[in-house]
Amino acid sequence: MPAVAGRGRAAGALGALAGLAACLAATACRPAAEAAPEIALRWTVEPKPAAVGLTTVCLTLTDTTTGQPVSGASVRLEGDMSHPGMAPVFSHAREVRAGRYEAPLELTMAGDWLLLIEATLRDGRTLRRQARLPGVGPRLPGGSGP
Ligand SMILES: [Cu+2]
Repeated sequence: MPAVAGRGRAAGALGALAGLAACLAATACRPAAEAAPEIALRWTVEPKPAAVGLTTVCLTLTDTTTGQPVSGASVRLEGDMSHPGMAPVFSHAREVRAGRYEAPLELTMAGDWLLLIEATLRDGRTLRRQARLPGVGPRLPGGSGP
């Protein structure tokens, strides 16, 4: 009787493993594929090095297949800190010239930030990239912002 029960448990565990294997094989269980892999996103922050206060995130979108700037995208930003309990900050970039976008972003605390960048292209695809912004310094003397 214990042996039967043991087999039952083993079968259950194997079933769970099979389910896991199927899950791992299915694309649905993986992170979403990159929406626009041919689009390169480069970014910088001004002032540099970054400090608490109003910063400008400068982004460029380039089509690596043609080398051409990607204009007409709608670019949004979310800034999060690496520790819990802080409200994220949001921004929307405007295109200042073809393929070059600038977004004001209020960095509210010194420390390590993570920027989530979301760009919806004219063809409707939305690419999402993450950018690390570690070591944001304390507010500069005479820095802008509240
Ligand atoms: Cu913080």
